Amino acid sequence: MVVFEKPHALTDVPMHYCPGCLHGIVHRLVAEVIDELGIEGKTIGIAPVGCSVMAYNYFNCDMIEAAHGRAPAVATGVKRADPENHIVFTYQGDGDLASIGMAETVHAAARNENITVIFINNAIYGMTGGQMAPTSLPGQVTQTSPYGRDPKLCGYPVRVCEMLSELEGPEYLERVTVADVKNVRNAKKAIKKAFQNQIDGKGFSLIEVVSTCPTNWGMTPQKAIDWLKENMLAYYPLGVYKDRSAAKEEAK
Ligand SMILES: Cc1ncc(C[n+]2csc(CCOP(=O)(O)OP(=O)(O)O)c2C)c(N)n1
Repeated sequence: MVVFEKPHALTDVPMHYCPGCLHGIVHRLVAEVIDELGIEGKTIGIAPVGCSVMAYNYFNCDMIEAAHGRAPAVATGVKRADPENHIVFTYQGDGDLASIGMAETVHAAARNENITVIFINNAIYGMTGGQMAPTSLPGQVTQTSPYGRDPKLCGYPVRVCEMLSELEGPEYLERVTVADVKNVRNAKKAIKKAFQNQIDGKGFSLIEVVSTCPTNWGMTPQKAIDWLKENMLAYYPLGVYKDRSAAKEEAK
């Protein structure tokens, strides 16, 4: 009896991620959803610049590598080129999506582009060695804030879901985490809904996954999970920030 299988939408190669990195879990959830929805043949993923830059090696579907932060713009073009036959997702870190790519994120959401955005918020630039991100917490020590992020000097962290929820455009915004089993299950539900929304033509869905970076946070994987729960979730509360279809149903 088969009790465990790799999703077909994941390639059979070892991933390069650091021990304790949560990118692998989110890759798996996205792949499970692609399998369950039977969309592997029509799915096109857009990889970012960041630790998941090589996501094109891990997903079995077609993948495109975008310039840093430009994944939503590339996704827009790919989706609009053949809206009936392309299911398009972007997979982006917080440096990619909320710093250099903020404009693309905001305008794709404002246009309600019919794409699915998977946003991994680990409060740091992982790939380049742990510099401060727009999402680094006040007081967080990083390579470029060695005394802790000082909001007077560096401003306050950006809460992407809250900010986008003020726009008329987006269909669905939810913040989840994969820090424990219950939350992994919930994250999968949210990711599945974000893909289903696209299939149903509902528009822009963004799932923010609150994540860790044990290597650049300078912590063991377990300590990083504890730090996420104690610090990240206080600043980035989990939940649905916008669900236009559900709101319409309720209003009926
Ligand atoms: C135009 C450009 N500017 C800056 C960089 C350097 N750079 C590479 S990855 C990255 C940030 C990655 O952080 P994030 O998006 O949070 O992803 P993570 O690596 O943490 O998964 C930066 C600034 C680049 N490659 N290209």
